[in-house]
Amino acid sequence: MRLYEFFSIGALASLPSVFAAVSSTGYTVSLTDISYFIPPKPVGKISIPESLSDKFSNGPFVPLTVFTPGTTTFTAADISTLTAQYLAADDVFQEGFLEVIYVEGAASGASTEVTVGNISSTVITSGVTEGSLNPGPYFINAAGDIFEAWRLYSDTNGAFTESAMSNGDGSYSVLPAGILGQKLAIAVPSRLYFTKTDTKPLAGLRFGIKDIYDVKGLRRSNGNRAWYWLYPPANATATPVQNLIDAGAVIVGKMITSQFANGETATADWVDYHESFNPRGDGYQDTSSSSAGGGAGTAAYGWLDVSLGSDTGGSVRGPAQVQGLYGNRPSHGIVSLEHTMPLSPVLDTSGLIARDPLIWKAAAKAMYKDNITFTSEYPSSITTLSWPTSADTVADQLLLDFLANVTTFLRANATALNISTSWTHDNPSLPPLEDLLNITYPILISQQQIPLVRDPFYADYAALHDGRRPFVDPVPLLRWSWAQNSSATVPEAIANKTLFMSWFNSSVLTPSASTCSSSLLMYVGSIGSTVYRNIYLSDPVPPYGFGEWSLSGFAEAPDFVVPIGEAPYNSTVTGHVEYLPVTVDFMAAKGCDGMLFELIEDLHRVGILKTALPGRSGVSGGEILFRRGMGMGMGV
Ligand SMILES: *[C@@H]1O[C@H](CO)[C@@H](O)[C@H](O)[C@H]1NC(C)=O
Ligand SMILES: *[C@@H]1O[C@H](CO)[C@@H](O)[C@H](O)[C@H]1NC(C)=O
Ligand SMILES: *[C@@H]1O[C@H](CO)[C@@H](O)[C@H](O)[C@H]1NC(C)=O
Ligand SMILES: *[C@@H]1O[C@H](CO)[C@@H](O)[C@H](O)[C@H]1NC(C)=O
Ligand SMILES: *[C@@H]1O[C@H](CO)[C@@H](O)[C@H](O)[C@H]1NC(C)=O
Ligand SMILES: *[C@@H]1O[C@H](CO)[C@@H](O)[C@H](O)[C@H]1NC(C)=O
Ligand SMILES: *[C@@H]1O[C@H](CO)[C@@H](O)[C@H](O)[C@H]1NC(C)=O
Ligand SMILES: *[C@@H]1O[C@H](CO)[C@@H](O)[C@H](O)[C@H]1NC(C)=O
Ligand SMILES: *[C@@H]1O[C@H](CO)[C@@H](O)[C@H](O)[C@H]1NC(C)=O
Ligand SMILES: *[C@@H]1O[C@H](CO)[C@@H](O)[C@H](O)[C@H]1NC(C)=O
Ligand SMILES: CC(=O)N[C@H]1CO[C@H](CO)[C@@H](O)[C@@H]1O
Repeated sequence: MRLYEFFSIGALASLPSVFAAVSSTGYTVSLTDISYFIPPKPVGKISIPESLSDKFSNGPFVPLTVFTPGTTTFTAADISTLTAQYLAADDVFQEGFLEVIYVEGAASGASTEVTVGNISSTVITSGVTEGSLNPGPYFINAAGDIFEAWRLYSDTNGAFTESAMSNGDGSYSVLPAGILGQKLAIAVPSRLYFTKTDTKPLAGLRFGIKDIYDVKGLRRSNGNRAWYWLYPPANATATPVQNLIDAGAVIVGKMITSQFANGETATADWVDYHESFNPRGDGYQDTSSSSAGGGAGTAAYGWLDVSLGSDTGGSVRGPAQVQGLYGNRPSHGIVSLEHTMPLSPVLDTSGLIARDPLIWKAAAKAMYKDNITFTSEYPSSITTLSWPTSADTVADQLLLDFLANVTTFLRANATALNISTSWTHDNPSLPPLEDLLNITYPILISQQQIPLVRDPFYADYAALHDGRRPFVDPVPLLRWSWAQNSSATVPEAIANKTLFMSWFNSSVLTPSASTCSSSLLMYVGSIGSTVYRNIYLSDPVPPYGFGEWSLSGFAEAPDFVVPIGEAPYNSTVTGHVEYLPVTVDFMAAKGCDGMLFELIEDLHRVGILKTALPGRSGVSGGEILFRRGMGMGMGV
C-alpha cells in the first residue's frame, strides 16, 4: 500500500493530536421557529439538578431564562411581571426561554415547577459556579454550561456585505451561522444582557459598519470584489469603530458601500456589489450612496440601532434623506480616520445614521469623544436656502410648517439667502461660485484617491496577477480617468475651497461665543421625489457643479439631516399611491456639532421632530412591501 511509502510508524504516532483538533464555531438552533446563534464559548456554569436531566433527551441545549430580581424571595407573580418586561424590552427573548428559569440571588432550594400563563417552567436557584450572569435568555447544556442566545435576522434588504461576531479578544470573524432558507443572517445579542454605565454608555447598542472601515480580523471590500480578496483581514480597527466598541456598542456586520465610496446609482452602476434596497414606499427607489447599506439597514431593521457611514460629498446625508433618517456629516477633522479607506482626506468625515435622535446623539458623543462639546444656547437667526414660499405640494406644506415650528421654538427670524448672489455681492472681483467651485469636488476626490487607493491597489493586484488590472466599476474608473487628464491640481482646488470657506465663515455661518454659531442654516433635504432603481441610466460624468450639498464639505461645517414627514407619489412599480420621506438639513458653523445635536434633541422632546420608524414608512412603520407575509420566524 502506498501509504507506507509516505509515513513511518513513528510519524503516524505523532499525528492523532492534529487529527483530533475539532473545535466548535458555535451552533445554530431554532426555538418555536425563531433562529438563534449560540456562540462557541459558554459565559457561565451552574450545577444542574437531577430533575433537569430528562430535558436533554431532545437535544444538546435547553432554553433558559435568567432572572436577577435582587430579592431572595421570588414568586410566580414575579415571573409573570419580569416576563412581560423582558418581552417589551427585548426582541431576542421569547416565552420559549421560560422552559428553565434560573433565579440569581434567590434563597437556594430544590428545583420547583411553576406555571406561568400556559408555560410550565422548572425554577432552579442553585448557585452559579463560574462566571456571573446578566438577566435574559440563554441556552444550557447537560454539563450546566450556559451560552448566550443571539437572535438571527435575515438581511432581507441586502444592507450587509457580511455578518460579524466578536472573538472576545478585540478581533472579529464572519458569523458562522445562517437561517434555514435564507441568504445572509445577522446575529444580535439580547438587549437584556446590557446595562448602560458612565464608561459603557452604548452598552448593547447594535451597529453596522460601512465596509470602508477596518475591523480587526475582517476583510474590507471598499465595494470592490478584487480588493476584498487581494488583501488579508485587517490587523487593526478604525478609530471611529473602536470608539463605539469602547463605549459598549456591538458590531453586527459590515455594510454595503458604493465602490471606493464614489456616488453610484442603481441599476447601471453597482456592478461588483448590488445596491441595498430602500425599504420606503414601493421598495424600488434608489438608496443614494455611498453609505447605502447603512441607510437601507437602519430604515429597514428595527433590530439595528445605528449605522456608521462616511460623508465626503453627501454619503451619509443622501441615504438619510431618501430613507427618512437622522444622519450627520460632522465638522471636518472631528475624529481620526486611520484604518479607513480615503476618498478625499480634505473632505472625508465619519457620520452616523439612526432612527432615534437620542441614540444618534449618544453614539456621536462616544465616537467624537473630546472633540464634541454639547451646548444648548441656540441662535435666534435662521437662514434658509431655496425654501418653498407657498404650499403647492404636501412636501411644501410640511416644510413650511416645520420652519414655522422651529422659528417659534427658537423665537427666531428666518431669512432666505441666495448663496451665489450673496457671494458675488461680497466678492465682486472674484469669479462666480459656479466657476470657482465647479470642478473643485471632482478634483479633490479623484486626484486624492488616485495615489492613496488606486495606484497601490493596481500595483499590488498586477504583482499577483501577471500585470493584470483589477475590475473597477464605471463610476470610479471614469472619475479617476477624468481627474488624471485634468490640468487642475489639488493645491488649486484647496485654494478655491479655502477662499469659499473664509467667506462662508465670515458672512454666512459665523462663530458665536454665546450660541456657537451666529445662525442656523436650513435647506431642503428631500421632498419625496422618486429615483427608480429599475431605470437604465446615461453614462456617468464627473460630479461637477456646486450646490447645497457641497457647502458643508467646502466650509468644513456640520450638516445634519432630520426627517419631518412623507409625501405621496404614484408608483410606476405598484400602480398605487405610495409615500417617500421629506427631510431637512441643518447647518451651523464649524465645530457646532454638539449644539445641533442638542437642538435636535430639544425639537424631538417638544414633538416638533419624531423618532423615525423602521419599515415601509418612516412615519407609520408598516411591513416593507416585498416582505409582506413573511412570518416572524424569518426574522423581520
Ligand atoms: C401561550 O399562549 C398564548 C395565548 O394563547 C400564545 O400566544 C403563546 O404563544 C403561548 N406561548 C407558548 C410559549 O406557547
Ligand atoms: C498590518 O497591516 C498593514 C497593512 O496591510 C501592514 O502594513 C502592517 O505591517 C501590519 N501590521 C502588523 C503588526 O501585522
Ligand atoms: C480630535 O481631533 C483631532 C484633530 O482633528 C484629532 O487629531 C484627534 O484624533 C481627534 N480625537 C479623536 C478622539 O478622534
Ligand atoms: C424678528 O421677528 C420678531 C417677531 O417675531 C420681530 O419683532 C423682530 O423685529 C424681528 N427681527 C428682525 C431682526 O427682523
Ligand atoms: C440665485 O439667484 C440667481 C440670480 O437671480 C438665480 O439664477 C439662481 O437660480 C438663484 N439660486 C437659487 C438657488 O435660488
Ligand atoms: C463645469 O466643468 C465641466 C467640465 O469642465 C464643464 O463641462 C461645465 O460646463 C462646467 N460648468 C460650469 C457651470 O462652469
Ligand atoms: C479654481 O477657481 C478658478 C476660478 O478662479 C477656476 O477657473 C478653476 O477651475 C478652479 N479650480 C479648481 C480645481 O477648483
Ligand atoms: C483621459 O485621456 C485618455 C487618453 O487621451 C482618454 O482615453 C480618456 O477617455 C480620457 N478620460 C476622460 C474621462 O476623458
Ligand atoms: C472662522 O473665523 C473665526 C474668526 O474669524 C476663526 O477663528 C476660525 O478659525 C474660522 N474658522 C474657519 C473654519 O474658517
Ligand atoms: C396620482 O395619479 C392620479 C391620476 O392621474 C392623480 O389624480 C393624483 O393626483 C396622483 N397622485 C399623486 C400623489 O401624484
Ligand atoms: C410640536 C408643534 O409645535 N407642532 C406644530 C407645528 O406646526 C403645525 C402647523 O402650524 C402645528 O399644527 C403643530 O402643532
